[in-house]
Amino acid sequence: MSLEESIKAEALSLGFVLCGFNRADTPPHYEAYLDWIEAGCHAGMTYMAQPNAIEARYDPANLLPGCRTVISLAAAYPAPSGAQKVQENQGNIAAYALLPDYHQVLKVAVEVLAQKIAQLTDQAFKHLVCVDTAPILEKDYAQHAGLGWIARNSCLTSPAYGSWLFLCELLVDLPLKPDKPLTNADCADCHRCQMACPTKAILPNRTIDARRCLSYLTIEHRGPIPHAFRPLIGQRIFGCDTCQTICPSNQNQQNTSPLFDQAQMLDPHPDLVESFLLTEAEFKSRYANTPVLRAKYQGFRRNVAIALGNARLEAARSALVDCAANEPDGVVREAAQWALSQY
Ligand code: B12
Ligand code: SF4
Ligand code: SF4
Repeated sequence: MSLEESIKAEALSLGFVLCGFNRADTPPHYEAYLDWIEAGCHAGMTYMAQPNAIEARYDPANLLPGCRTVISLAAAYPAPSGAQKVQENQGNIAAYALLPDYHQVLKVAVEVLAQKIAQLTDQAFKHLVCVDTAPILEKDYAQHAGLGWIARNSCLTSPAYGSWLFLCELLVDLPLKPDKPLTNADCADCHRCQMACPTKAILPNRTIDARRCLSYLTIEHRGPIPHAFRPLIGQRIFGCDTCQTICPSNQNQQNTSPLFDQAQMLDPHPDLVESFLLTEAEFKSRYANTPVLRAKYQGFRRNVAIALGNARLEAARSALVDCAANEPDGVVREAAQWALSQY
């Protein structure tokens, strides 16, 4: 077995489902990222446009001096269960957020992979683990290393696993033989995701206008959500999976990485009224170590209030009236007032 094959075998045995190698060059679609920033598609995610982040994405050596190889890795998470329809009294949480926080789970596994590589090579080498938050174009490297293709919905999609994947990277100063991008994998004439996207956030060049994306608005956006998007949020209270659930490449994909075998999963459809009435301590405890905390208590209750307005639940009216009159948090109070105006 070559060193590259041995590393891939170790990655799979650690619970990753895909692994591939890139030379540590500028990612092939770096210009698309610059255009995206220039057009303001990053919305309020100012960290995406910081000069040092723009520089870091240009060259992985800005993250790890001497970097020679970007090892791209993917772990699979369970697709949303089609069997469980959202009832009118329930909210919807995106599938990726139902598991323990992947940043932590994947980081530990990639660190172990680095140790295994040290054993395999029997030499000291520098490395850096990146899981989501580092300034690196994860999808671009993953597609270049042959893990899948960038689908029209902007997600890295694997012929074997669909797009229900988490991506991460191990940067190393070792020269490893690069893999090749896949050929014959693409969306062909399909445009289902673009048609299904409630806010038309998918741009023709396979990037997303975050200003319109319900995932951005319910997770990353702070403050009031623009009125035009509120009815389109439906009962989503954290994230959006619409452009993935509609995708033919995602049908019958139920693979889960062994990394999540023992994981306890959140209820994907929590009761809306109960969610609205959670205290901050209850919110933090229920969603401890899960991605849902990213919305923060304010954002979560804002989202639930909007979902209640869309569901027009009679059972929620008194809680909304009370919130609209007495809630000290202005963002949540305004969302409750909007919700009542929908009844
Ligand atoms: C910012 C961000 C968001 C933003 C913006 C989304 C976006 N697509 O840019 C928001 C908050 C909206 C978001 C939403 C989601 N996100 Co997000 N997000 C990120 C983050 C941190 C950066 C993405 C980025 O750099 N965007 C800027 C644009 C310009 O870059 P890009 O989208 O990577 O696009 C590149 C390629 O598509 C390529 N390209 C452009 N045109 C073309 C054409 C062809 C032919 C090719 C080959 C390539 C190509 O050029 C671009 C630059 O290289 C990444 C983690 C990371 N560090 O990369 C996670 C990441 C993309 N998110 C992820 C997930 C899971 C989600 C959600 C599914 C969560 C949810 N259920 O709500 C949604 C999916 C929405 C969607 N359809 O993309 C996963 C995606 C895994 C996958 N299978 O692709 C990532 C990789 C996190 C991770 N580590 O697993 N996200
Ligand atoms: S995540 Fe939802 S809102 Fe965002 S692009 Fe996909 S379907 Fe559209
Ligand atoms: S729904 Fe169709 S166009 Fe959209 S990502 Fe899937 S295959 Fe591509």
